[in-house]
Amino acid sequence: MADYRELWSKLGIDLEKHDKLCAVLPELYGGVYLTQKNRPEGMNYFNLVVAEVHGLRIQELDDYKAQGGKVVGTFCVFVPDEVILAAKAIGVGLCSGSQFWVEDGEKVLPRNLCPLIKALMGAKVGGTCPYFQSCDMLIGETTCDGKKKAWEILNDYVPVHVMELPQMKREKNCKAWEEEIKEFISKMEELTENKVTVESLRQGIKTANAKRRALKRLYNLRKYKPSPISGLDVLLISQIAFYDDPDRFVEKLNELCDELDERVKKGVDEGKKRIMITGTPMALPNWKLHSIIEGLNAQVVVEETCTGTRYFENEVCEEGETIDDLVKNLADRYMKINCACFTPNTGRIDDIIKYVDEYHVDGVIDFNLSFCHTYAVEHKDVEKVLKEKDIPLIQIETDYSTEDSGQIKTRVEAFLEMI
Ligand code: BJ8
Repeated sequence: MADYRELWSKLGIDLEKHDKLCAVLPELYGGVYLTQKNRPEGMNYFNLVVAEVHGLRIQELDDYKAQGGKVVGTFCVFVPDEVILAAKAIGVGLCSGSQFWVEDGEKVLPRNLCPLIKALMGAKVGGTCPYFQSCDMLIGETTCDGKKKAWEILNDYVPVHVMELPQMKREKNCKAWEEEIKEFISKMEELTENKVTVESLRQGIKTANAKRRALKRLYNLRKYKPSPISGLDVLLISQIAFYDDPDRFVEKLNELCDELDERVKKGVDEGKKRIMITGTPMALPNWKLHSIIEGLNAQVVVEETCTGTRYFENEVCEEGETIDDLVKNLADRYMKINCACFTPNTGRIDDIIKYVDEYHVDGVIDFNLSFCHTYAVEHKDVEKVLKEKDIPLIQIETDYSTEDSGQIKTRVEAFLEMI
């Protein structure tokens, strides 16, 4: 890898601490990913993106900023990428999935909080994430209480614009979300000094839809028996989708899917158990559960999570004559995302049932990041409906540490034997 120390130093990175992070990632990646057998050739691009996670992409962001461009960070799939693209800014997903950042996060946040929030906070306050350091503004949202309050602290480090996400889906709530999107457009225009026009917004919608379509194509391929790609590889691709250049990502993902089309024709089913994961998101580099499941010779074939189907299901309608028309289209699509921060959230249960059939799922694992109350409470509904359908289910509640990996492995092993 090229030497990016000068760039990191310019971004205000704590180089000594950052070196420690750079030392653990290749080992973790090598152990989890490069030991997989018979990976598609098309994964080479995604290997490169991970190898250069704090290098090439950061250089691209820096070059863009040098020409006057702006970079904004996001933390939730409700924040419309289309608006960021239309304002000619670059958006990067900043949810953090490493235990490395948790310690610094706990210096400013309570320990009994979701690891995703502690890690994203730690990445910023410890000055060890070049993506955070590249951002001119962060976009928060009022989803769960932990994140909502974390923005107040983050705002001391970098400007944060918070979008008020409704927690119900009545007509008046959808209208309110339209207003939030309009305010977000103004905010982005102010930041970038670029006017969002009907054409630029339509183009943003087309770009985001192309990404959704490519991910959907990948997921559709997993419906075959056997799935032509591991769950681990798909998880990685989904995680990369949040920060890679969207056009390049779509091109590379479609190339990979062309290769997978060929694999499907030659696939021989070995009868591996097919697992759905539902629940909380898995931010990079959280590969813990997938790695345990697939290490036990089962296969993850679908994730009903925000690093899975919730990110790409439903396209935004590209038709419309005015900004208001397009904003309405955006609101319509985004309000179809079924996150547990909504009440009621019956759409998520419908999705789970639908995916069980579509992906020929043998068993479901409800993945709950510790202290994420909304998803933990919703487990009862998931359990009820899967019991009715006679689909085996277990709940795994965990964080980013590896301390409980042995225990989780034992539970997953018993689950796989039972189904
Ligand atoms: S749309 S799931 S990305 S809010 S941070 S809620 S895990 S306690 S991430 Fe999320 Fe948007 Fe919903 Fe998806 Fe729980 Fe942790 Fe909160 Fe979390």
